[in-house]
Amino acid sequence: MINTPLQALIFDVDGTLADTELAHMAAFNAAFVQEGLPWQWDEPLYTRLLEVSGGKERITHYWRQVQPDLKIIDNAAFTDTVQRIHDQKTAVYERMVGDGGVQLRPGVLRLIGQAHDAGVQMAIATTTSPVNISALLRTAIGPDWARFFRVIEDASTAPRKKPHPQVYLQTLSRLQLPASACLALEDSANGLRAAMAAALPTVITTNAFTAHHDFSGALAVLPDLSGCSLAQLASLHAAGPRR
Ligand code: XBP
Ligand code: MG
Repeated sequence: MINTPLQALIFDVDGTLADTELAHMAAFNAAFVQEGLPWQWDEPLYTRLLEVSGGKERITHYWRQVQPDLKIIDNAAFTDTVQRIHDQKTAVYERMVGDGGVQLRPGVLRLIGQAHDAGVQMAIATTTSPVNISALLRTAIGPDWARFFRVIEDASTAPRKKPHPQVYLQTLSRLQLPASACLALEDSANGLRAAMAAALPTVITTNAFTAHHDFSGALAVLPDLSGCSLAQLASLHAAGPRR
């Protein structure tokens, strides 16, 4: 039982606000071609690679996998190469999403509207970059999308990626609210672990890339938000963790 009324929703982006990972995967593959790298990620491989949060971290992890004897003589040069590949990927992703290539998941826009009308604050806590958030939301919500979110924490402000709780702890501190007054919305085990490490009650909406993840400790695990109103989320929040 949580006695604190619900005062804020904290949204993850990738896989929660929108099913973006197919677009991310395609952008990675386009960047590898641009870089002349013989890598192409398919869905089964990308599903496994998503266990590593963060695009640069994912590239580095994969590089070490495909080249286990990789000797990094010059760390700075290696980091610069990964950064360059990731910058190319982000440019491709921004174009794809900016052209309306990805819509919000079912029920998300309605929930944002209900929370706005009810005076429930909203925030974003994501692993991805500001340019990716903006590309997605300016197309899906409109040029004034940012007015709906009191706090936005992302890769540029929280370099320690999920499951580390940094992005959620910083969001709570800027909201100036206790975790008990908030509800996190996530799609992955890394996201759930990060939110729970920040003591946040969390609702999961699964997707094709994360349906097999372990969601122990979540308040609820839903296929999406199409059947879930703000009032229902508030009841889940009030009921607290399932015993
Ligand atoms: C999920 C991630 C991100 C994206 C790719 O983010 O792990 O890394 O897969 O985006 P979220 P970048 O926390 O929103 O679920 O390449 O920009 O990292
Ligand atoms: Mg996610």
